[in-house]
Amino acid sequence: MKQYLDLVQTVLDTGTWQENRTGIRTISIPGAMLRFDLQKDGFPAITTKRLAFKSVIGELIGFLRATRSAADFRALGCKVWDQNANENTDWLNNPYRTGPDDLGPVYGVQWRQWPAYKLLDADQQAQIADAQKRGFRVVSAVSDEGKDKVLLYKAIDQLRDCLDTIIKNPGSRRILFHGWNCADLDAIALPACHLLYQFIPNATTREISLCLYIRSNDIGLGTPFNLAEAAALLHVVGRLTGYTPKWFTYFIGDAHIYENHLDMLKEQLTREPHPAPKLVLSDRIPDYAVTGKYEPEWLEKLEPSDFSLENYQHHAPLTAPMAV
Ligand code: UFP
Repeated sequence: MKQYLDLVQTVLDTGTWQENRTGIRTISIPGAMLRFDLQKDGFPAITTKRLAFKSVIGELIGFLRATRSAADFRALGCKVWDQNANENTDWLNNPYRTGPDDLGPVYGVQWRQWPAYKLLDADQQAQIADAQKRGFRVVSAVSDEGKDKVLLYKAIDQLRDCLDTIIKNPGSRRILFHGWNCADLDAIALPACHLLYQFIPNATTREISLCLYIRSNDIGLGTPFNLAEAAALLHVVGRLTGYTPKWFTYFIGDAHIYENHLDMLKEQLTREPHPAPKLVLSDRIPDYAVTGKYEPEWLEKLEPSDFSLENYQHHAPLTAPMAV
């Protein structure tokens, strides 16, 4: 994880101080990239402090189950959503918030149940039939500006669609899922930060790579968490589709360090990174390369105990407050 320390140093050397909605200033750079060879470099867990691995995995499992409640995340061992659910005044006053712990349709809902609507002309029978064949169901007949229309709805499982395509058409360059749903931005506790995941399988080498785009990243607390979570997801996707994880490329839009994280990061710059650990997935998760049986329903069946880190050496834990 020398790359992480290099990023911290680059932000400190070349960044500019900026104000933002949280009231805590950041030193920021516009655009950064980290790239890991997961086979050579191991699992990208931070070693210059302790990674909250249980929390990372709890959040990932919550996303895979389309969770929208901080209580569900807590039950999975992840407390990072509590403040966003229950302490951010904008969200507390938002009419879409259904009650304590509600987060709205955050990440996992978009990943697994992206709400998709079609408003079709009532006389376009072929279009309506085609949409129904693809799983849309007619919600109602409506009149829109004097024209007869039909409203159809489908919850799109983007992640499952990615796995299906990796199996059926690995040469596709369209295997991605998106967390940024413009139509829902007014109705969620936090608009997606890690928002675009693209899987790139190689059918010849049977390796799979991931490119992830994060629009805004808190380098002190967010980056170590987001790196580990996405790498773990790539391992799961590889296991269920029969591919070995290879490249993980991590693009950041606004890369920033909060002023009250400076001590934590400067301390980490004095620490020598340890060798990276290995991520071990439990044998219970079927390996498509071994079984030849495609079982995507495991995306919902995973439990926190299915993930462990082997040979994880790290320096003493460090903490800092999260900006909400
Ligand atoms: N943030 C991350 N990673 C995440 C996440 C949030 O770094 O996975 F959900 C940070 C980035 C930023 C803040 O500091 O949370 C979100 O604020 P904003 O929406 O203003 O970018």
